[in-house]
Amino acid sequence: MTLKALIFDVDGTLAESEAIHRTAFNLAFSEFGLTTDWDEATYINTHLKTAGGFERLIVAAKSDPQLAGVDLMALHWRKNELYIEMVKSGQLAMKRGVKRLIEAAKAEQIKVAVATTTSIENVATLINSNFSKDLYEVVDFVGAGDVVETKKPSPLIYNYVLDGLGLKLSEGLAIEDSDNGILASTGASLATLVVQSRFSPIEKPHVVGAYVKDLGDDQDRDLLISGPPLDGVVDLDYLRQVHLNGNRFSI
Ligand code: XBP
Ligand code: MG
Repeated sequence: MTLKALIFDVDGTLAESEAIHRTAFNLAFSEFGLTTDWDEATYINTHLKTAGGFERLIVAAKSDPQLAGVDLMALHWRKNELYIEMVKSGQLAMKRGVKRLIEAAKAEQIKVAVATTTSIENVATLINSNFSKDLYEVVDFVGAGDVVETKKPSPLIYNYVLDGLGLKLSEGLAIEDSDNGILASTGASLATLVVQSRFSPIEKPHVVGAYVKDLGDDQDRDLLISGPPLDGVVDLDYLRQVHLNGNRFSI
């Protein structure tokens, strides 16, 4: 089966964006007159276990009486305005190797898509600020936010993206970073390459196509954690091999 689409997750995969999401949450809390402040360790170990910023607030409000007393939708809206301001000001770069792979895929007529729990506005801002191009000049299709009934770890967003691309699940390869993301992509039976992210240590067992420290740039070596042998950076040849093999490696 030929590889016809790369489907990138956003937070933790295209960019290490969670530091900026956390800052934006904390700024929004303060603007709303709350003393709630999410420190990095608690954000990683507790709050990020819930995919989706709004859903994260709902869960947090169960044990934070201050949050329980405010309009969470308005709070989340403001958090994303602040996030977008920070991304527009150039504070968020793409992770190593992402631009290289996107450009290589486009040169070989492999579709590039996005499957994320964050909003399409957040994705568009990240792409604009890093490529100086409009979203759909860089990617062919986006599945974002509330377009499906249930967010990751549900596989629905991946089914939605493959439908949108007009492709079969067996023709795509997902690139993910987190337990919730991997559950979504492998739950949709998509071959999955996992990249490490500081904000999403893998805690659950998974069977994936490969697990790497990052996609790599230039002459990088020793990127492989688990998967088919990798000599150098993650390139299209390697992704084709991962796609062909399918998910076989326990992590
Ligand atoms: C990871 C997430 C996101 C962000 C917050 O998404 O859980 O929800 O932390 O974004 P991804 P919003 O699927 O890209 O890894 O506040 O916009 O929901
Ligand atoms: Mg992610």
